[in-house]
Parts: sequence; structure tokens; C-alpha cells
Amino acid sequence: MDIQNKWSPLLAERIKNADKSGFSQGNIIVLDETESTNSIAKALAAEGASHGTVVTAESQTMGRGRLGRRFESPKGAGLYMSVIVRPSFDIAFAPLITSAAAVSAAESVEKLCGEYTAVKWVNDLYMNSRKICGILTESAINSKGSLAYAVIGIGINVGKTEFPSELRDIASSIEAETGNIIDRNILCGEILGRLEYYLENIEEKRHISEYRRREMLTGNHITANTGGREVEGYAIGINENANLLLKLSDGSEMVLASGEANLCRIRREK
Ligand code: BT5
Repeated sequence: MDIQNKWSPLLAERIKNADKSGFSQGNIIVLDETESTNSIAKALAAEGASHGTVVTAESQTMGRGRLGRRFESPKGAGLYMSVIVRPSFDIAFAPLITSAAAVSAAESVEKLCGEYTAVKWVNDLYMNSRKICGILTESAINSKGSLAYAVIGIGINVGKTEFPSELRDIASSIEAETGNIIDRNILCGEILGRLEYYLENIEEKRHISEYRRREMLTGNHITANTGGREVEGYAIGINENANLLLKLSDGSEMVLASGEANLCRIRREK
């Protein structure tokens, strides 16, 4: 079946209608193919594009993850979106943007497909132990040291697709996990509404309780790479700043602000 027949195309007008909050104010750009929606959004932000501007694409040839990693973005099968935000809040709250986006995306996915959607610290969404979404926030600081803008990039695997062999056991899609084909325009609109709410309330950290509830490393032995250092420990939970709290084997506690963490499959806590 032709991809474009199976999945309804992205349309700016339909995203606008689905964005009940009006966050984007109709500033929605839909591209067919691009290198990376984050790159386009960053260029637009540097030229002065307004708060809430959204860039989406049917496919990305160089979709980016963290640390220059690649995010597979096959045509029509995913929602690849980048949102420009010009926050009024203090830069001290900037590290909370990704967790606010993760909760916005998880709640939206779950609302539309009915399947529990977990968050894996710090920037991934999982369904049935497989990654269905990754988030990449990139920000720019102005000469006064405050946040000029941030670009929140969200990639969600919506339709069933063939991933490269190295991802076959790791990645999945909403359709593969639930059988549901959801409309990416509506998903995008749902995410925008929640994103606006959680960003507006970031100083009260309104999203943190939901982030905690969905976080899947908590209560498990994990390995983490932070600042180039490998550590192993028991994930106690998430603090108010969306940091991961780790208990090490010597009984000491460690607070991880960023990094990469994975379940330690051999030593699962009973
Ligand atoms: C991420 O990085 O997962 C963040 C991905 C952000 C993508 C969005 S799409 C819109 C916007 N435009 C962009 O250019 N980027 C953003 P990270 O945590 O570093 O994970 C990357 C790793 O996820 C890769 O090394 C693979 O192992 C795996 N991966 C790659 N493509 C995937 C996919 N489609 N689904 C699930 N896992 C994937």
C-alpha cells in the first residue's frame, strides 16, 4: 500500500485546527523532506521567528539525536516536529524543558492510542519496552546570559515501518504496538496544547509528578553514562529538577542532571 494513502498527510491547516490552545498561532511549516526540522527551526529562530512556531516534515534525511546520533525518520511514518519557544522564565528552568516535552508527548500519545506510554529518563518515550519517541532540545543564550530561544524537537514513530537491523529490537511504533493508525496532525496539535500549558507553568514544575509517575528506570538497577563516566546503581527516583537519583553500591547517592541511562538486565531489583 502506498504510504501516502495509508497515513493522512501532514497539513498546516489541520494541525492548526487540532491545536486548541492556539500556541502556534497558525505559524506552522510543513515540509516534504528536509535534513532536520530542528536545523530549520534554529535557522528561523535566529532570524526572529515567533514563540510557538512549528516546523514539521514528512521525512528527515539527517534527523538528529543527542551527541550527533542519527534519528531514523522514514517518510510519512512518523511525526517529526520542532517547536520554537522564547521563554519568559529564568534560564535556571531551562533544563526542565525536555521533561515537560516528554510529559506532553506521552500524555498525547496515550490519549490518542489508549496504550500506556512510559518516559525513560531523560528524553525518550517507550511503549512495551521499546522506544517510540525521542526528544532533542537545543537552546541559544543571548548576550545577557538569558535564554534567547529553545527549539524542542520531537520525533514519534507513528506508523509501522522497517527500521535498520540495529534498531529492530530497540525501536517500535504506535501502530506496531497498538494496531492503531493515529492522525499525525491531531497528535501534533495535542502535543502543542500540553506543551504550552507545561511551559507556562514550568516554575511551578507542574509536569514533574506526571514525569515521575511514568519514568521507567525508577526502582531498577541501571547503568548510566554521565560526563564520560560509567556508573552503576539503583535508580531511586526523579527529583524536582528532573534529575535522576541513583544509589551506588557503597550506599552513597548520586544526582544525575544529564546523560544516558539503561536498565541493567542482570541485576533487576526484586
Ligand atoms: C533522541 O536522541 O532520541 C532524540 C531524537 C529527536 C528527534 C527529533 S525529530 C524532530 C527533530 N529534528 C531532529 O533532527 N531531531 C528532532 P538520543 O537519545 O540520542 O537517541 C538516539 C538513538 O535512538 C540512536 O542512536 C538509535 O539508537 C535510536 N533511534 C534512532 N532512530 C530511532 C527511531 N526512529 N526510533 C527509536 N529509536 C531510534
